[in-house]
Amino acid sequence: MDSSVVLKIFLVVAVLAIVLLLWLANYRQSTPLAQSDLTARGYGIRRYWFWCTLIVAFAVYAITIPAFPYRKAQASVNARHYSVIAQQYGFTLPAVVPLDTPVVFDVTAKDVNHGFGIYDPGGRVITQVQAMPLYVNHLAVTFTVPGRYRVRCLEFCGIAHAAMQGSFDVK
Ligand SMILES: [Cu+2]
Repeated sequence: MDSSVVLKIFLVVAVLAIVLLLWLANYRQSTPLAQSDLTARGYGIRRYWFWCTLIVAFAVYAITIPAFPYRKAQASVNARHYSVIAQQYGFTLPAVVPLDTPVVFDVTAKDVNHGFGIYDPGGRVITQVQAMPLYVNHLAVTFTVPGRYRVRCLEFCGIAHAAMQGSFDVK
């Protein structure tokens, strides 16, 4: 998004927030409520919000728990490992990676920090990890679409960083 659009949205929200706070600061009810009415109403609101929050929290938990990476991590225990070495300005990659099989890329770098970004045949980035010298990052992936996947460096690493690409086939 354009930064001037972000600024405009921010200014509108900020002005609305200031107006709301000024209104609240000057808000007065014509006839004050009795303390007991106020307490009863407060407890009612508290009960309502307690159950609302609980229901929403459980719904979000139930909907999102299958997306947690635990199953992927479990599958990667017995996965095939492929070594990836990033170096100014290219990658040492496997030529072919199997389809519908959990694989783990063991990613490292020889000189400086690089990025290891995998793009699907449609050109969308599907996953990425840092490639660092003297350290191996493990990136678990299961490819479900066959084709040629591009690898691009996602960390500025030097003068020819933009040209730092590679590819492998998934079949
Ligand atoms: Cu780079």
